[in-house]
Amino acid sequence: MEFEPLCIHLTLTCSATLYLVGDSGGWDISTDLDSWAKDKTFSVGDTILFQYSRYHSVSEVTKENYNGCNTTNVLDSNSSGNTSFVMKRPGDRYFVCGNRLHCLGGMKLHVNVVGNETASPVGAPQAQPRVALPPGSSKSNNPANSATGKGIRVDNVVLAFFVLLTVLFGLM
Ligand SMILES: [Cu+2]
Repeated sequence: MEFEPLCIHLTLTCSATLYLVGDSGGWDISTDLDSWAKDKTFSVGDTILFQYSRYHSVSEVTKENYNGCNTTNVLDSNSSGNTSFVMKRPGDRYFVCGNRLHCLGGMKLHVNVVGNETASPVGAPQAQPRVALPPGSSKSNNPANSATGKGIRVDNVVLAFFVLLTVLFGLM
């Protein structure tokens, strides 16, 4: 059972996703960014990467400035062509192209970030079983223990590996 916190940590780390904004279309005026974002669930720890030509830039702005495509008062801005943002906490984040006309043409992105322990409103019921039971839980006869079963199997593999190492080094 002492491996359980480690497993939870690994689960959260391994589930972090890197999203390339607009996929192959990239951060561009011709990319349908609304459609790109629509079927995605962004979680804390995920990274979104903007890749774009020198005619564009990316600025993080407030909701009001996002709605009005106000590109003069920004929270953060970059024009390197390769800009990433880590989703550090739940909530809404708003990005626009620094060229106001591009923003007005639809080159803007709203990302809703959900917390790892919060149920997301749509599209991620399959992510919930990955949240392990709290360590030290005494509900050993909980019927919903498929996740626990996986954890125990991984623990056994890890233990077997260490046993094997111990044996190997013991023989040397
Ligand atoms: Cu642009």
